Amino acid sequence: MIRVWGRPNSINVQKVMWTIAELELPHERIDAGGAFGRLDTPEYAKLNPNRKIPVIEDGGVVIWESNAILRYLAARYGSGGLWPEDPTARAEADRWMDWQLTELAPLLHPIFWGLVRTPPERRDGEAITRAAAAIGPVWSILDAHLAGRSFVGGARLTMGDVPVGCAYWRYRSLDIARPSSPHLEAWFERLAERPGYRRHVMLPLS
Ligand SMILES: N[C@@H](CCC(=O)N[C@@H](CS)C(=O)NCC(=O)O)C(=O)O
Repeated sequence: MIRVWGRPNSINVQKVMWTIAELELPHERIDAGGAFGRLDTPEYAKLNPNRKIPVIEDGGVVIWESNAILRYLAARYGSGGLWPEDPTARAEADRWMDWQLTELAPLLHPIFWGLVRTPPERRDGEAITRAAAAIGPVWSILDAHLAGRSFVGGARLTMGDVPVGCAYWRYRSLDIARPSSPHLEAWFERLAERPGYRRHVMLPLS
């Protein structure tokens, strides 16, 4: 039984829950973070000294950092599926996980927090506008990559789809201008056919 620590409206928890759903793994999830608190306790610091969610416990194994959790789950339980066996195929999927953290997240974060988690009177409108203008061309890189591919790593869903798939739901739900992205939209429709994506990711933003 895998134990997941984290609240369901965290993008990084959503990555883990969708992956667990794809792998059909027995699990329990404990609400933590945000209004649920729990991160300040000495017990939680032992699980994750960063005092962040998500964390998973799998037997005696404790892992934090969402994309590291995804790689662990995919390698341990999804070999040949979410975890491509071939090193080249794996790198082609894997790079989009780092891309989500390094290229997308720094732009998505101020837009999401500004528009969803900050009251209108306290919003930094300029920062939101700047990030919203900058993020479209970044998504266009993945849009171009997806031309002629069903998923980011090729014909099948892999772990590489998970972080960008979670980020894309947020991006397309935000009230901002977006460039036309037909390949991203076609890929999104394929993700939306998956029960785990619908259940854990396609939630109202909060
Ligand atoms: N790079 C980390 C980021 C973890 C992170 O920032 N988690 C946020 C939620 S998405 C958190 O713990 N926030 C504090 C809280 O929820 O109280 C990861 O990918 O796991």
